[in-house]
Amino acid sequence: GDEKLAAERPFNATKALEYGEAAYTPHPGETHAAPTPIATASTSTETIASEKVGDGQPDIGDNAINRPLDRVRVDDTARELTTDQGVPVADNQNSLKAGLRGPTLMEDFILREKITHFDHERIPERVVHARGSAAHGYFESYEDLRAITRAAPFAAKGKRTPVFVRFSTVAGERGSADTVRDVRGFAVKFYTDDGNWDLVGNNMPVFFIQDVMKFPDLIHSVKPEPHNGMPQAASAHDTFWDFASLSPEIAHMLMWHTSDRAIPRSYRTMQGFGVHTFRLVNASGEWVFCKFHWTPLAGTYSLVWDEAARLTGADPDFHRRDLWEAIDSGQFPEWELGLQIFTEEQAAQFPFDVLDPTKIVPEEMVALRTVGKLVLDRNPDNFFAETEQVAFCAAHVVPGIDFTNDPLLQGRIHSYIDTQISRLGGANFHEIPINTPVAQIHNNQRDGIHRQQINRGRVSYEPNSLAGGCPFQAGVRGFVSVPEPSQGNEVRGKPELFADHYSQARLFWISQSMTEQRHIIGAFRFELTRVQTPAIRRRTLALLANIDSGLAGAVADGLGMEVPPPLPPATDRPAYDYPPSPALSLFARPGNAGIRTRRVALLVAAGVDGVQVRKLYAALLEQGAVPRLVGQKIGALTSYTDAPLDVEISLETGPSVLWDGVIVPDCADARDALSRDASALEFVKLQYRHGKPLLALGSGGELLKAAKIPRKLSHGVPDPGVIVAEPGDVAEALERFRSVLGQHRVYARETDPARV
Ligand code: HDE
Repeated sequence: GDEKLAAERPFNATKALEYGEAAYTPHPGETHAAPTPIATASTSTETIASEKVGDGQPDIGDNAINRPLDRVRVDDTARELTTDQGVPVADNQNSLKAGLRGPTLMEDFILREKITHFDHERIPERVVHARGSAAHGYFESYEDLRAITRAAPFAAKGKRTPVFVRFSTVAGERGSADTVRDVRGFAVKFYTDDGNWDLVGNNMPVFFIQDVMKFPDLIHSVKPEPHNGMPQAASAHDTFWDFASLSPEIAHMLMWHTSDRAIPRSYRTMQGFGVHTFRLVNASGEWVFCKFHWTPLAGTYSLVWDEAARLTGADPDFHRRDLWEAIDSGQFPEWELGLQIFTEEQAAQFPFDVLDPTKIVPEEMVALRTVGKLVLDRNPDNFFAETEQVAFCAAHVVPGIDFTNDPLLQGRIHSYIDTQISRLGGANFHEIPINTPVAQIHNNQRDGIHRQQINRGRVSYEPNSLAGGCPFQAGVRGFVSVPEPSQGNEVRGKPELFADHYSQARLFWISQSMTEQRHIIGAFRFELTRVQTPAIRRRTLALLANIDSGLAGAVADGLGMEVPPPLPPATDRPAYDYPPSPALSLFARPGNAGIRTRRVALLVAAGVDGVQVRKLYAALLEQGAVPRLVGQKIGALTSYTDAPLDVEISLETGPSVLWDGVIVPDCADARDALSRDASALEFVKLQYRHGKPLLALGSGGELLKAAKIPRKLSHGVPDPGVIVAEPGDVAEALERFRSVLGQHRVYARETDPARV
């Protein structure tokens, strides 16, 4: 048995004690602690090969970063239970006592080790972005970009660089819900040949504030209020809007924050942005400005607010589960990296300052150049070791990438390292496996808590002669900062152009579709209705009046207020009149995913047409959708045409908001069962209210009737997403259903207030 087991188990040459044959036949007295080095071109850590990784082309699913991590991956299959010192444990059920009815003994070192470890299992959560989910993958460059940058990931067409990507919300605590209204973090760690590059971005291209000095104030205002610890993971409260309405530089970001960008359907369907202007530098030291954009190939899709709010209860892990399941089922999420590249001379002509993080460079001014693809193809093995312990840092750049004087970015260069030291407990957080570069580390930094590296030799200083001068300076191969001319006297202040707070907020507003504008108005109404202090509502309206009178009027109307006079602007410069930017609409990127990964509920009851259900199920599955049988309870269900069906999910555990569309199949006697079940009625009503496609076949139409689902839009045109068909027309009806499902939502159905 042991032999067969050994043959089946994964072999890891760097962990002879854990894997492979040696694990089963340890010779008494022999130590396996120093495995024989295996030097192949693709082995990647110095412990097993002194060669630097460099071909950069791991196979799909076999990222270079996974190989060094094998050193620390543990598999308990067929192993004995031990203490942390490796001592086999005989009894894991009972503590050591002085007599069966006696007190537990101090001597029980096994118990004490176990409890002590448990007592210290938690570490502080991130001060912002505490809740997140991550995955492994790779970045593949579409071209050789060496003329523009010497950053290693862009050195050759087709070159692959391993990455670890973490998505997050900002305000909520570690255990809060995924679908709250918030910015999403989009942090990418590239394990490049020249060290780690972290592109720590967000899903919105601008930020709330212009200077790092205001960051603690911003975060204090949005976090739960300090006296009563409420509300969790929400900006809809007085302190946030108090701060916001007193900080007009926030105007542009408020437009993004109240838009559907703040409630993505999935991490897989949102854009990512580097936000700040960076620099790309080539080997000759020539540089250009650059903005980074991640564009999801599956398109940009969001939830609607009523749905997002209900999802926080139905599945607080909605985005985490979605990412996990997509990768697990081989539907690897993909984004393309677009660069906006421009020169200093071009930047000087822009009607805004490129150092101002509340401004975008409209894509119509500088087009995106698509230079590569990000693919996430592997879930982490362990949430704590990887997702929780990963330390992103805005200061982690590599040769070829450089900062600018954006006053927000300048502050971030400090904050991220500093915060890891308290969160991860010391200066050696870079040695935690998920943070360790694939490139080698050689320097004279030494010691500190939990040091892993065992540095050899007597020299830990430079210059030295005793170690032949090693490690030596890399010279031109190393990181060289772009020489920056001095900007003048030390001052606290901002450039004049930073004071144009409204032109781009207006640009965003006029670039939105009517649907998106409606949602923004609704979001302001929701947030400000939650605000209790009338003066804060008023001040916010005065701010909005500077963006667009229609917007301010509609929000005021929702609050039963008049629009007050606009806040006095911070500059005498006239607002800049941007033409609309179509790229700012979510609808500009429909994506290529069709119905792949879309969740479809087949609502079934006893007596359903089993043959039809099986066909529908198979057809959806074949197109990459995720069909599930949802019924009043799980388990076997009689069918009038076929063998019994197996209901997978109950209405109670799989409510409407978890599904992108619903099919109600034909049924011999379901008419009453579902039509009299308030949960089933609510299910289809909410599908309707949230703009999702509903397909009813034969008697399935009765449920829609009972729920009073209108077949026509409010202006009399048939609703393309309410499809009622005879059982004979399944193929054609399913095709219509699929087409609407692939387009995400029938927003034309929306009314305010909702009809159903
Ligand atoms: Fe962050 N931010 N931030 N931030 N940020 C952190 O670092 C900070 C800002 C972003 O998945 C912290 O490790 C300051 C902009 C992401 O682990 C902390 C300022 C952008 C993540 C920190 C900003 C971001 C963080 C907290 C104002 C988009 C999560 C825990 C100057 C470009 C990374 C940590 C992950 C996390 C500081 C503003 C993105 C405290 C001082 C702008 C995606 O260091």
